[in-house]
This record gives sequence, structure tokens and C-alpha cells, in this order.
Amino acid sequence: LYAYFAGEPTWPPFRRDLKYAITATSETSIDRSTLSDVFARAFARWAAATNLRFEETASESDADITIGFYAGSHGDGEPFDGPLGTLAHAFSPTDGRFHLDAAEAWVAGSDVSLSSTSGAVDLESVAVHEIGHLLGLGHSSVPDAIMYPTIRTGTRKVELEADDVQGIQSLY
Ligand code: TQI
Ligand code: CA
Ligand code: ZN
Ligand code: ZN
Repeated sequence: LYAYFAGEPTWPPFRRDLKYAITATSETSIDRSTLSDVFARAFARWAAATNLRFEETASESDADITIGFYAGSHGDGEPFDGPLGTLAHAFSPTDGRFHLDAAEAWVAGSDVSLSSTSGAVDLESVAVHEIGHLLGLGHSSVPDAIMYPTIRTGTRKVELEADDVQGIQSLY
């Protein structure tokens, strides 16, 4: 079953159009248009299950959600740890920060076999999971759910499960 954060924080009912900015990309070699495509697809999966809408903005000051790649310590007291281990983290509503570990062997925007790169991590899979956290979901006990707390490296998991849909629909 799905779970929430303590106190069930959500984006408030008058905020159904959320803007996100991809703000910190100097630490990744993935090109900007690929990043835009991958995050747009990840947000679209949650938009399809709710009345939320997500739009990319170039302006960080307009953004509800900010997305960036960082290596090691990056100022929030939760340093990244190099390849594998922690892949990314996102804060609960309405913080909006979504950080990715720049040290991962991210694979994005193609069907190139994930398992051909050692330690490869599918960016879209991680994005769909972290967006669940940004919207207020904690971890699920259902192994096939996007919000289950583990994923095998070299795999792709981007489709919401019934459990994820029920969780998000009970919040929004
Ligand atoms: N990052 C953890 C995660 O997002 C960070 C975390 C641990 C966390 N406990 C939390 C975030 C409680 C919110 C609430 O779960 S991670 C996966 C998964 C990670 C893990 O790097 O371990 C994914 C990031 F589920 F596959 F294991 C993305 Cl998809
Ligand atoms: Ca890591
Ligand atoms: Zn961080
Ligand atoms: Zn998680």
C-alpha cells in the first residue's frame, strides 16, 4: 500500500498548475533537450492520473519545483555519495527541490540497453519516483509500484501501478 509523509503535506488545492525549472545542469553531460523531454514524460505520467498540470519554465524564480544535478555536498545537509547508493532525493510538499547525483551513470532518452552500461540508472524511472515524493507520496509496500523503495539497476520502471494511482488520487 502507498503512504504519505507525516502530516500528509500536499500542494494546496488552489495550486493545480505547477511549474518546474531544470536549473543545475553543469554537472551532467546529458544534453538540455534530452533532459527537457525526459522530465516532461515523467511529469506527464502523474498529470494523467490527477488534475495537476506541469509546465517547464526557464525562469527559476517562477518555478514551484527546481531540478538539478549535484556532486557530493551541495548545501542541503544531504551529500551525494558517488556512483550508486543514493541516486536522487526530493523534498515533500511544498518545498519543491529535486536533486540528482551527478556521479551516476544516468541513461536517458533512448532505448539503448540499460544493462550494457555497468551501474546504469534510468533517469526517467528515478524522475517518476522522485516526482511522487515532490507531490507528497512516501514509500509503498507494493513491489511493482513506482513508489516502492528499491529498483534494480539496469532496469526501467516508468508506468504508474494501480497502487501509485490510488495514492495520488487520494491526495489530489
Ligand atoms: N533516494 C531515496 C528515495 O528517493 C531517498 C529517500 C530515502 C527518501 N527515504 C526517503 C525520499 C523517504 C523521500 C522519503 O527513495 S534513492 C529509488 C528506488 C532512490 C531510490 O536514491 O535511494 C528511486 C531514488 F525506489 F528505486 F529505489 C529513486 Cl526510483
Ligand atoms: Ca550516488
Ligand atoms: Zn540535495
Ligand atoms: Zn523514494
